[in-house]
Amino acid sequence: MKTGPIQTGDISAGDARFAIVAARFNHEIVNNMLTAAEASLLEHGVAQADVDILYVPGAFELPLIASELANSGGYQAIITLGCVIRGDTPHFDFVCGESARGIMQVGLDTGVPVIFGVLTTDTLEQAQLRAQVGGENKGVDAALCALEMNNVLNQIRED
Ligand code: INI
Repeated sequence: MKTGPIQTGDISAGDARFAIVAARFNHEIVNNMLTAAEASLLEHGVAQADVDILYVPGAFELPLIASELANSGGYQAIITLGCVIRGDTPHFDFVCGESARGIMQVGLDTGVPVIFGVLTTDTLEQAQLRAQVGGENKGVDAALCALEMNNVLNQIRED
């Protein structure tokens, strides 16, 4: 464990490998986030070969695949991306809640940061505002979060 001050906010790439797991449900929204997240990783110096992209059917499936990837030891951070839109069904609450709970659990169980890039909105329009091409995009936030978490954990775990 490092004894000196820990620097936070460092979003440099280092030699980390990242996985992005994207839900196909609401794919137009999620694809915009995926494109932005991947571009953001590359802009910050991550090599294309160090980014693996996988797809799952919906946000509910994100935690299991994130768990397998985290346990594989091949990645320093995992970004999960999805979009759950409320509509008029209680299904929304189950999908959002279990997705969030599972994603958090994988991070705590494995020590690998698993980033929660799942939009949970009341309407399609709200989701579109958070997944704009060239504008506000939560995929970028998720990528920056992955970079920062990897760097801060590296320092804390330093011998
Ligand atoms: N999955 C989503 O990612 N977004 C949604 O809005 C959604 N809705 O509304 O139902 C959704 N459902 C599918 C779910 O994630 C699972 O794929 C499915 O229940 C099978 O396990």
